[in-house]
Amino acid sequence: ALVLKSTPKLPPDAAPMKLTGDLMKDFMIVFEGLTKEVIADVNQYKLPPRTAEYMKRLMEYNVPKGKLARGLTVIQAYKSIKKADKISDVEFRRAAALGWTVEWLQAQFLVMDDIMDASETRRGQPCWYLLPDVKLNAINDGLLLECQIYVILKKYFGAETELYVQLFQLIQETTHQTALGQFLDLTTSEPHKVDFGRFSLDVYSDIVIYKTAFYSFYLPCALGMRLAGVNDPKLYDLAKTICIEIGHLFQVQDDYLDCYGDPDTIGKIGTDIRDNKCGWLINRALAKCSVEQRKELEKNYAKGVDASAEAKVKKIFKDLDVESDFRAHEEAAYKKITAMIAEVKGMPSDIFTFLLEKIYKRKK
Ligand code: GPP
Ligand code: MG
Ligand code: MG
Ligand code: MG
Repeated sequence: ALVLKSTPKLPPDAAPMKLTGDLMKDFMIVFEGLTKEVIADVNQYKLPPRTAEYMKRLMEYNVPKGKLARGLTVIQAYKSIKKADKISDVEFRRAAALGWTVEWLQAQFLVMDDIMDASETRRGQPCWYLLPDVKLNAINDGLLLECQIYVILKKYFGAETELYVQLFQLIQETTHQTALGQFLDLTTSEPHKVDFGRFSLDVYSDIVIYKTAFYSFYLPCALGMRLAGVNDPKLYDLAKTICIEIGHLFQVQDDYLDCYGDPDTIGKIGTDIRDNKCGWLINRALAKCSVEQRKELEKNYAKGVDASAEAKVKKIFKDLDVESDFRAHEEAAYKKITAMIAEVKGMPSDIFTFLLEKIYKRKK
């Protein structure tokens, strides 16, 4: 059998809530419940009241403001494995709580990533670390967001030892992989020292599989599969292979949008050129530019907030038409992943189709 049978339960003191049957509304209702539960957990320590107030503000500013794709994927993966369009309220609340742990993880990563990338905006609002009363306390806030993941996980799944350990290990290993990817992202180039000799599409692949694909695609799929009781390691390997391909495409799109996306739509101002990133566009440009264009790129890449330098790099991207290369790459990757999904055996494949369709030609 694909899945094991057990009767799902909620923790006895789970916040009471009334679900509506609307996926997005209900997912947000679960968020409200989880923030209350995290606050209750903080309150056991009898700290000054501003502690709970700040935690509430931290969570509300940083956790539920994105597309929520990663969190919803956990629910989708669970339903896909169960071959169930409708699940009980208890099952929904468990899957949604688990989904929110991925959104919490994402919030932690974004709070920290924005400091490291010196970003200005995120999800249409100022980056958390730029708020006058936050600044570099945001580092500790990232840690707090991470700790809250495990408060939720323990509360909802702590009583089911085997499942709890599996979920815990998945989140823990994925966090490690992401931090390793972030390390590669940050250290492939030295700040302000342009050395294109260190860039390549192979170097790029390592960076993006680790910094993005594992936590954004494999983690939510695998959590949904664990929650549904899938035990066959081969199926996790299969999911990983496909999710890595999808995640790679997703980060290529992120790099494209960093340069060509509309900040009002993507909710953030691009920083890859000024930050000396080994991104997809610069790698494509380097592969096809002339000697003169390469010199011009060397002169203007990684110049911080110097808008004219950034504009010169963008002009060369335009002259080289890397935008067309991006379109072609997106088509080819889409075809390749579709073919991989068609080969899936031993589990329903609709979760992968769902993910691929969700990101294909995305504008944000
Ligand atoms: C995306 O990189 C990767 C992350 C946000 C993971 C960060 C990992 C940490 C361990 C902090 P990005 O910088 O291209 O994302 P964005 O464009 O959204 O800033
Ligand atoms: Mg980054
Ligand atoms: Mg960033
Ligand atoms: Mg980016």
